Amino acid sequence: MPRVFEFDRAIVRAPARSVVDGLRADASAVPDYDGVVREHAAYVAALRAAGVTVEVLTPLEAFPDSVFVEDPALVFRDGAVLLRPGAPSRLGEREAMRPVLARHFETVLELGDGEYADGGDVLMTRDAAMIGLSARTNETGAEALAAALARLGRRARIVETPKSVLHFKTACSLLDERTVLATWAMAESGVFAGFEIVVVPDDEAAAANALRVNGVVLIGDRFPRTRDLLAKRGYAVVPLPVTEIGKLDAGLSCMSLRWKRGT
Ligand code: CIR
Repeated sequence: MPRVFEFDRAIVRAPARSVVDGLRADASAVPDYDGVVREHAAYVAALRAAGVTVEVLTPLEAFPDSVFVEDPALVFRDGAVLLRPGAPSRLGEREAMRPVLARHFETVLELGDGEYADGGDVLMTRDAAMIGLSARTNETGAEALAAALARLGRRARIVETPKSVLHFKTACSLLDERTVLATWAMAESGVFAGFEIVVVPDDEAAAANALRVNGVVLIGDRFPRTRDLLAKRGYAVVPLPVTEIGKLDAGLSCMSLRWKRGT
């Protein structure tokens, strides 16, 4: 079995011009389209440099947040789950993802009516998928997703997401099979009992949404203290620009669906 952070394939979607109208908590922070495009391109280049073959889907103008492909689906070497994003403006992204999943996976399970879950609320660890309840992921959705994962031979744990954060993974990421990077609130919640926790400095909370891909950890380039913490622990850190996507309450995990093909 590959380790949970080993990937050789990824799907991303190029940002639409409408990305500037994406959902965000701070309406006054308007992202710049060209900036989002540059940040997305740097992200794709970093995935490729880490050994991942990346398929770039065409932009979807009707869905401003469709660049965040992680939310409408979950993918694994042996199957995929078509999710039901919890924000009404994002629901249609699910239908756009359906044929993409069908091209890559023989088994595609899906959540039913009223079963809402965003991929941003799912942290894959070695032993289980942690599903965070949030404003986007309801209990019915989390339970349906846990059942779908069981059909794919995977365990799940349903957990709480700290109230002030959008998605579970806004505030944490996996660094390796034993270690997570997390905000203080997430670390303190006890949800990561049994893991080693690297806590991001309070003034770099957004750094907690990092992405371990094969030998490297992608992190935002606005977080020098987190970068140093990780480098001291021996992680190979790749800083990436995230200023514009940060305005959309997004980070590095959100922009790809990743998996490792079976042999
Ligand atoms: C949203 O609010 O849905 C988007 N503006 C950001 C989604 C970020 N996705 C993620 O963290 N998985």
